[in-house]
Amino acid sequence: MARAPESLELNTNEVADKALDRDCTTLSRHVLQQLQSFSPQAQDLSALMNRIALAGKLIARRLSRAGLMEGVLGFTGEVNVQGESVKKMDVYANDVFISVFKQSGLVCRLASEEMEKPYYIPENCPIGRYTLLYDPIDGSSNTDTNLSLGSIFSIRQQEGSDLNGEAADLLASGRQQIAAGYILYGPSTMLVYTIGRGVHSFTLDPSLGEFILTEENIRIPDHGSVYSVNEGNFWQWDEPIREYVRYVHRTEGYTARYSGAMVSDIHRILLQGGVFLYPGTLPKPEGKLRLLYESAPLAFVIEQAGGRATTGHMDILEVVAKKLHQRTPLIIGSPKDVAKVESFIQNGH
Ligand code: FBP
Repeated sequence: MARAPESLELNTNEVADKALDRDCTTLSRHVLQQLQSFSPQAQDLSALMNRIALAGKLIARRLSRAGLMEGVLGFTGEVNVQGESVKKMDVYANDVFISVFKQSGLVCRLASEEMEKPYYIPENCPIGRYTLLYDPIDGSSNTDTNLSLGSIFSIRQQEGSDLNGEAADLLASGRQQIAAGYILYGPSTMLVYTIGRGVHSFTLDPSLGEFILTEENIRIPDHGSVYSVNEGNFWQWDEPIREYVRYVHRTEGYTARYSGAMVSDIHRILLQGGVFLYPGTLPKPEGKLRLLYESAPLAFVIEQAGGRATTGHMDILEVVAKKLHQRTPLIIGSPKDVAKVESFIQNGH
């Protein structure tokens, strides 16, 4: 049998090398590549991201089997610091994030939507200079109906000793974030992150049990046809937001998409463009979404991809938190679409 021409052989080898290299680009390796350093700090951040990936794998496994297991779905009967009824998956996922950081020397403090005060891992303090802020299950209303869900995370450096446990150093702007991202539990499980050097996505390969690089330096389109908002709140909004929604209703080229899980809606918008809104309402002008572990991490990701995130009056990343569970109106997505919403808020059209 005739030998393949050298160039074809070389080409085939190159393709094979590339595929192998891609299959070996795990999250922890990618973080080191991004930092172009093997310093202790770089190793720490790489190890930290790897533990977040482990949390994602554990939660994805639980969700994929939830329908076959007893006592995994449904409510606990408790109400959390947000005044919301707690789902069993919320508690499980919250505990998973704590457990993966035990005996790590990395994260001294964890703050989440499910805990009134930050949780301290004594064996990691004070050596662990990082704080993890997270929403263990985003889209909780979807847990019992097998619809897509997310986890949102943000990493900050601990400033000062925080001896009184009030975590006052966390009440700073979103610009203090060192890294942020989300895990999307959909048909496949994906992890999207930034350390301030672009936005990169990974897909969990169940056969390897590894998050493998899928796309690097993702750029959000300038504009998209999608608008994502819960129109059921229409009469609770102030006039400018109502006017914006009337505008998209009468303007060709817009399509509504709202999954009930912000992470899923934001992921679609990151890839296809558009805008997601959770505005304030007349009864709750600050809206529903939490600043430190929902809006600020997603704002960091979307800004790094060339998009924008605003309260309607200022960039989300400029907002200095006044309390740990502070809420904020959120308008996030493609720059042109966010600017359109802003134009209604700031000058009524
Ligand atoms: P949870 O973190 O408690 O799930 O709240 C956030 C969220 O579920 C978002 O994911 C979603 O976009 C929004 O709230 C849905 O809220 P609503 O049902 O009021 O539209």
